Amino acid sequence: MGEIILHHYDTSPFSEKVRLMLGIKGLAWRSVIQPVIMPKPDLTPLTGGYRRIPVMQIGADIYCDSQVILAEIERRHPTPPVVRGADWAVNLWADRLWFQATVVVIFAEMGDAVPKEFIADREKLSGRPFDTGAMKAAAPFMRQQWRAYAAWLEDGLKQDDFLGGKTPSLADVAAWMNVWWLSGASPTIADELMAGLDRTRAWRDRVRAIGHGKRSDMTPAEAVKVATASEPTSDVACDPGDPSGVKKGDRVVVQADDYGRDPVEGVLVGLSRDRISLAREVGEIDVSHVHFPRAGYVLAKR
Ligand SMILES: N[C@@H](CCC(=O)N[C@@H](CS)C(=O)NCC(=O)O)C(=O)O
Repeated sequence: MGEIILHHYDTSPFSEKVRLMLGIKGLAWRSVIQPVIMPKPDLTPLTGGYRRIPVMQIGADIYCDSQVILAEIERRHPTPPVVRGADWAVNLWADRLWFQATVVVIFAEMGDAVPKEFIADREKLSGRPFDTGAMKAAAPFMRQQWRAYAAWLEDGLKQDDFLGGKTPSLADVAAWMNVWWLSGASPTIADELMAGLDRTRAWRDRVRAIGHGKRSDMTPAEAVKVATASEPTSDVACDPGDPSGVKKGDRVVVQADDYGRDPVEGVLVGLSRDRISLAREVGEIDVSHVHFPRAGYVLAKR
């Protein structure tokens, strides 16, 4: 009980942010491998429909999206401190703008090698065509963007070993996802785009050396059992003055504002500037609390 359970898969870049965070904090955690495409029968019953990866589970508390996952790890394990200054804004830039450039650069290169089932799944996820031909056409521009973003790291590393100073910060974690993914999927292009960015390449080695903490496997069925046998323990409160007008006890729907917009319904139990928490009752799981970040999610009354 109380263990950190990470629902992820090894090739998932957003999960890599969380794995690195667990490494920086030196934490032990349980790894539950979920499918890369739908269906995810051992995940969506826990989340209430949210299908994206990663999802963190601690007992009957379910954290959807790397943003709220990283925030919760920082809250429960404040040492060493990782979140600094305007880090959350850097995190959203790396998650959206930089990530979209990385997607185009990688899938343009893979072209016809991308499996059909994967393409069909991602078209459903995004509601748009997954067109590797169009990505090929956009790749020269996106490669330039990618390098321009990496050059910001180079500038940010002038004084210290990490973007956050002498020790890694959330800015390092956020940027790492893109450098890690491209370096693994397409090492030649990564080398090309980081040519002359020597501090960034040295930083890549330093970050890689941090590792992922202490990982041990758990089956998806075991994770569901943990949720069934637990009560939510999160300490949540609703800000009565929240400008949305949504109040504790309201029946609400939460959905992502970008892709993977599957709606999750529940009763509002927590609302703050940066977090939405719902109570849900599903089948054998009496009550779970499902947590989402505020930025990037739409909250509405049912
Ligand atoms: N904003 C989300 C984005 C997560 C995301 O896009 N994850 C990818 C995998 S890295 C995903 O869920 N892809 C579809 C899937 O795996 O089903 C987060 O920060 O966690």
